[in-house]
Amino acid sequence: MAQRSSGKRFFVWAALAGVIGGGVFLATAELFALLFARAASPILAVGGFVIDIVPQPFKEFAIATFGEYDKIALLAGLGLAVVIASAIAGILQLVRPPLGVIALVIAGVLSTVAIVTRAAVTPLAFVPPVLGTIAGSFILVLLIRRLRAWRASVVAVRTDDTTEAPSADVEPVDGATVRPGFDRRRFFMLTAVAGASALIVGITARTVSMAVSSVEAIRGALKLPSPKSKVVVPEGAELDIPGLSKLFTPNKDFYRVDTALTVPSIDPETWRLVIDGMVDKRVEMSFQDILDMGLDEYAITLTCVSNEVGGELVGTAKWLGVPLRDVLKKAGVKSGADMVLSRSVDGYTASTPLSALTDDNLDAILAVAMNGEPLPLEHGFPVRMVVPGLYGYVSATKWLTELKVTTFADDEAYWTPRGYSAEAPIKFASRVDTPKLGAAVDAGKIPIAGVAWAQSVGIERVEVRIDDGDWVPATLSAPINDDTWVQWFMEWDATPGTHYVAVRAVNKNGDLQIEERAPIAPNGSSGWQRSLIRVT
Ligand SMILES: Nc1nc2c(c(=O)[nH]1)N[C@H]1C(S)=C(S)[C@@H](COP(=O)(O)O)O[C@H]1N2
Ligand SMILES: [Mo]
Repeated sequence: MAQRSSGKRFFVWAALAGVIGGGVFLATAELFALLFARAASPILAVGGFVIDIVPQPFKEFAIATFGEYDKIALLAGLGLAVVIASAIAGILQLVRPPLGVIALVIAGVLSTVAIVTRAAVTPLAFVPPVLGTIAGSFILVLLIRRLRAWRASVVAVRTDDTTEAPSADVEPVDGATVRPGFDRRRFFMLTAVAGASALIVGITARTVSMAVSSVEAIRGALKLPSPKSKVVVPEGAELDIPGLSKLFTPNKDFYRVDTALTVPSIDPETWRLVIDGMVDKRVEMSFQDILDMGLDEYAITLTCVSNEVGGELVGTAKWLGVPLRDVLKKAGVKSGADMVLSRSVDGYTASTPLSALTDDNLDAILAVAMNGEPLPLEHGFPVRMVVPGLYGYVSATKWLTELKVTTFADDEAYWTPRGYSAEAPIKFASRVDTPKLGAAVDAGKIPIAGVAWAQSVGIERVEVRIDDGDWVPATLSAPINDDTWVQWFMEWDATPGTHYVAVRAVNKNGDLQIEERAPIAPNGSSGWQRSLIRVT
């Protein structure tokens, strides 16, 4: 019986170690692909590559044999190939290190090539397979090292003829007393932990990523009814100055801020909005119920409380939606309430003053579309809130699922116990877009231009000061409404040297933008932006 421990069984365990190294490689890659480069799944990329290179007769054979299951057959085949190849890599690593790791690295390089040569990849697509290769190689090296230690101790025991007193590590194997219990346990412990982690992480990441892509497909096929009213963009609303922010921020450039580790993927078919709390009757609405209310188009500028002076966490979009006051009316708000706690499917909450949502003169909305398409998944698909004049964290809940009518005394939103105010109106502000801070520009006439926002009130005036000169009013673009930013510009005859350009705004109430610097916590930054420009 003792012969069974004579080497061959270690090949089996080395093969297992190889398979686990391969599993860790794939699981790590799937996890990072999900987090920041969804097209970067090694298995799918290699699968796609195989489909592309396989000659037509093979494809026909596959379709004839497996029918509509041809893709599944391909993936199963690939999976089997991965298992066999990694088992071989494990054995190689045991008998001829580092050949096993070299094999794994070659597989990593090949899948990286398969990924980055796919269409529509992001610049970071190489990261998941590279991190996967590193993690997989690391585990393979570690497992085989432990396996060797175990084998060495078995050999040591067998060549030792003296019968020693059993130590704590001595365990009977195949009837004989041997010493390698400790090394064996170390090997199997790591095998179990790495194997189970790879299975759980890999399967979860792939499942989530498949759910996301199926919701992407549903979103892509969604046809929204045309709005009852459209935003009127007046003549002269958009200035044509290089470096100046677009009047409407394209969705792909729109800032994104949320606490979601992975973007929630919600099928609008199963989505429900619940309106409850201090209401006459609890109301449940479907996506179709929202559409049936009739959509209007709204232009609103969104701002994040985390936007620093001169920062980029602000953007303007055309939203399609319905007024929140009409939605709340369906449930009937009880007296005594002063807040609506909105909740996202991922548990995030925001506290919005009830008055901001019921005010007839304020366009607080439930939005379903952004700049002419259904909300992008990252921006709250299928339904989010947008409230002019309040920072996003107290008003702009994405992936909305519940509106609870309540009071500030009774309920608290996500950011409130984390150092941010329960209520946070936007501090109106102005920003220089061009010339860029610290930029070097040529002397002569150049435009200084930027944007300014005072949602729900409107911008009256923007003033610019060069060095210690006077504040000079800038020219404003024609405003769409008081809820969107305006563009501003001033022609400047730049003289050689370094100059400071400062900007400040005045809102339509006649208030001057706050000069005093404040950090973003607890309720938004303030201060006039001042940039240094070098003129040569
Ligand atoms: N579900 C959910 N909604 C959320 C947040 C969040 O973390 N989770 N962040 C809010 C914050 S802080 C801001 S500034 C806006 C940003 O919206 P955007 O990512 O579409 O630009 O969303 C708000 N809505
Ligand atoms: Mo925010």
